[in-house]
Amino acid sequence: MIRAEPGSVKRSGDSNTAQITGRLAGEGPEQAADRSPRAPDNDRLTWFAHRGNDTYWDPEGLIVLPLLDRIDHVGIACRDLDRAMGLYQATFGLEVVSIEENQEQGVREAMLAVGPGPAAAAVASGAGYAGGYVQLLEPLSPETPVGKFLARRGEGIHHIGYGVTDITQAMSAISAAGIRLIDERPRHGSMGASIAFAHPADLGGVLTELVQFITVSAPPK
Ligand code: KFV
Ligand code: CO
Repeated sequence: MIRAEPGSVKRSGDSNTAQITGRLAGEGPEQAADRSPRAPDNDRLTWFAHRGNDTYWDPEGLIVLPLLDRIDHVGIACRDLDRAMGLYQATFGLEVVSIEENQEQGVREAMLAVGPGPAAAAVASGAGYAGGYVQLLEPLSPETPVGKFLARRGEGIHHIGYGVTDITQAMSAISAAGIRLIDERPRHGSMGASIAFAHPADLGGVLTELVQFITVSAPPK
């Protein structure tokens, strides 16, 4: 959740802003939209789908957030996950934070941290990791999205994953902007995240993923 003191951040002057306002939605059946506790005075948010990335308080006191708040990961299709991990570790020294099989998405995938380490420790502590990831994706079969992609285009960049604060609201905002969503509800993604895909045909040929990371509060002392 982004918080700022009134006046401490600047106002966006973007006249092409599309504003979507609403209360936070509840959990979808496939995946919890947000498991983090939310303060009772913190449930009115306004999203601005705009070109800038400013965060500010509007005159009514709503908290205004950028729709996309970070690049979470770059998804890369590969034929052999272990080989690809070895390549990225040997070449860039990246830390492998997780390796998972996701049956629903038809992949075995690894998240490798890009940014200041140690990333796995930050994730395990519940504090979250501020950097981004390379996500290496090996298909579970040729009929899966990544399997079909490999057959059609070969190895390479498969999708971009953007971080969002509230995936259900972000999906509504994108849909209202006329972009087709592949997923009607958030799905299970890497490391407990909620994810949803938007169609590449509506986004200049780029398969685009929304990622809401699960944040874990530290236990009370
Ligand atoms: N990027 C751009 N274009 C793509 C694409 C991609 N990754 N995959 C397919 N296309 C294009 C393809 O080139 C073709 O265009 C059209 O989509 C149909 O291709 O102009 P063209 O030649 O007609 P098909 O028939 O091969 O694919 P289709 O069955 O239509 O499915 C495409 C799509 C995007 C709907 C499908 O790949 C999909 O549902 N993707 C979302 C799920 C996914 O990709 N999961 C794997 C990643 S899991 C993940 O990232 C996780 C778990 N995580 O946490 O981050
Ligand atoms: Co992904």
